[in-house]
Amino acid sequence: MLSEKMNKAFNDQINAELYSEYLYLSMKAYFADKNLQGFVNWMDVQVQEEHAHAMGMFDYVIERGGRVELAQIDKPRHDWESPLEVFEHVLEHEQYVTSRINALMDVAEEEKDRAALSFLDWYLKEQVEEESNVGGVLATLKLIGNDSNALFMLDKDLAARTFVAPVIG
Ligand code: OFO
Repeated sequence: MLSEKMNKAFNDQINAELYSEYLYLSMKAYFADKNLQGFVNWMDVQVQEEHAHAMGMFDYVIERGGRVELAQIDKPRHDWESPLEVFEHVLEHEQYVTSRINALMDVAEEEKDRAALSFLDWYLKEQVEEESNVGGVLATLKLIGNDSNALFMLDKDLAARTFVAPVIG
């Protein structure tokens, strides 16, 4: 059984994961508007991943005899200066999410909830991977600068990303 404190911390993180899904959906709309279909695809995969992250925690809270309580999802930003600025925002957001997962693990430690700690380990590893993926795209965008041909090449590359449903926990 989850402690009340742990349950609330999980519910807050479910909201944060759903916000991430919403933010990337907003970024997907931005790229659709720019007709950069590879970036649209990249964001679409990201949206599905965030949904899976939220649902992984949703199912876990129930499995542990807790109670999921959903909260309002904040309105995400909807416009950016450039693809580079979008990816700067993504990296900053993922770093923020990493700090949240760390804080959630701190709660699990305080509550002496080893099962939750071991469950959250997956999320921590996922954050390392997410920051690294995003950092890679960001580095390429910095190299590209104002070269629109290179941007189209990157767009082609990003079209190849596919969603693989994660096995969480
Ligand atoms: Fe859920 O990992 Fe991104 O935010």
